[in-house]
Amino acid sequence: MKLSNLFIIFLLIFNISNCEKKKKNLIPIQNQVGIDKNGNVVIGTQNSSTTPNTTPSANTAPVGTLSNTAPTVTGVYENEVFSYQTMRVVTIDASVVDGSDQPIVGAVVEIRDTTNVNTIYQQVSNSSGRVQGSLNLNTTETTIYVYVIYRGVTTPAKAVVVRTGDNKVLVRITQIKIDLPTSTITSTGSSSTGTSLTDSDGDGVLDSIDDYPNDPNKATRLKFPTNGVNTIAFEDLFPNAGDADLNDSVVVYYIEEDLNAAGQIVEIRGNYQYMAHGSGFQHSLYLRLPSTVNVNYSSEVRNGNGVLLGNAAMTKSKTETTGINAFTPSVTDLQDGLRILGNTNTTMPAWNSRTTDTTYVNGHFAKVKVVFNTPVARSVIGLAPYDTFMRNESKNVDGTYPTDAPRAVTSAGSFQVYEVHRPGFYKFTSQATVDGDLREIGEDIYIDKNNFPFGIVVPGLWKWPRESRDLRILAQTGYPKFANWTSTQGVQDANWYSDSAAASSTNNYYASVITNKAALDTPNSQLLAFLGSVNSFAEFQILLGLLVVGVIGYFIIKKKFQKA
Ligand SMILES: [Ca+2]
Ligand SMILES: [Ca+2]
Ligand SMILES: [Ca+2]
Repeated sequence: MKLSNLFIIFLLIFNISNCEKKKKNLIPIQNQVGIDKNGNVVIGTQNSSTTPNTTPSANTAPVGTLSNTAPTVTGVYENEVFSYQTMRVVTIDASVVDGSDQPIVGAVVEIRDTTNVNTIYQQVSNSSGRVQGSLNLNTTETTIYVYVIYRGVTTPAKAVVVRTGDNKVLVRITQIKIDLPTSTITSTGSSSTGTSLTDSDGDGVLDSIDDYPNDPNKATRLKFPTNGVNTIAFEDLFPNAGDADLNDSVVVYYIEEDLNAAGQIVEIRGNYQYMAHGSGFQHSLYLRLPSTVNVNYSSEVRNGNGVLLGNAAMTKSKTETTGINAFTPSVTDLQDGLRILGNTNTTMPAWNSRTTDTTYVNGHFAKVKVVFNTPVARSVIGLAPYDTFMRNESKNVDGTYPTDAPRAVTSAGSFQVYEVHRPGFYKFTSQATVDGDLREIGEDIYIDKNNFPFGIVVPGLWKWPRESRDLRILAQTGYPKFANWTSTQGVQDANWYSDSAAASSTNNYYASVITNKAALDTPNSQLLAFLGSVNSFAEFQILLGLLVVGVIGYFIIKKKFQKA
């Protein structure tokens, strides 16, 4: 058989296996933004900004009259305070109403990201017709898409702008309105156009959009990021301002959440890998959840070759190794933080940041699972990656740690006190002199005296700076757009981190790597490769089976034709 024939068979099988479970039509829509009498910004008006759904699929079948009517979305826009964040939060605290302004109970609100493909929010309106929660958007995302699904009918998307022309940013969605009285929505059952109203588990989310159609406790699975990985990076001289190379601890991660129909979080699955440790200090990586949550925690740690490490006591010593752990955290455990990756002495055996580190060394992997025995609202735990923080394991207590800064209940001797968090979690509650600078009440503890953050999240697999290269200084940075991004307060060059020149810049560690460089190439980061090999093994076996059947079938048919 020709190789090209084999390839076509493989492509066919591959395409079948990649069919999306959820299908909706992508509807281009122009927005109209106006201000209502209450000062709220209104996006779009009835029918004015919708495009008829010309090629409905089964899930968007025009059963009811909703099919040509996108919802009207009301939101609040504000000026944004720049704090080096590559993501922004949009709060959902909205009434879902019909054309008669009556609350709609049991409508599903789905919101998709700027691609209009990935679901980033899904929730059933409650008995008061409200939905609540929040979204995490990359600051590069310009538009989100809002759908309402009611009685099996899906509205077209309402495109909602995230940043307006006058640099106001969407901070809150307050109302989602479908423009017809619910009494006129005529779909009441399975229809000739194929819309199914089956809700097998009775959780209020139809099978067609229920990620867990047979589990009443779960309805939606979300991924952060929706594709690939993100990078989290820390500076470790806290509370003193660092050298802004943001490579002291570099971790890539990918998080999945399961939510119930009410939008409460019932399970978190996190996957992490140490990528670099550009520091003489020893670090570890932790997750802090509010001490009020009722959860079970389990973690599984593998070395850079994917080998599962041996069991170890869930101690908090400086030198522990970690294999499989599963426990029910106490209030003290929660305050101490749930350990994701232990001491870098073990878990990150190389700096991976100096020009002499020409061989990239894989750090350890961690898979963690948090099961909420009592589901929690989004507002309780915030958005992924939540309060994921770095602990400086080897810095002696020297009296400089701010009184207001968070700390573990348990500490090992005079160590394990210095925590480094991203901004947005902890503020000064009293005036304090830190790093020679007077800090005021309300200021963020994890933004230094130069207004630089101690931790950031960068979308994707970041090519981090090499040792001592200050990201902010044009002569040292591997990201020349960073300066303009900061000087324009985030208005311009929001995608500074996806600069194609970063790969060849000697200011980034990436350019120094000779051996094992493939491990640093997106999208084949070691974490993804590792996850892929674990999660896709069963799928791969099925594909292989289909391929074998296809090849055998081809030869049988070919032989028959040859005989004929
Ligand atoms: Ca269901
Ligand atoms: Ca379900
Ligand atoms: Ca460093």
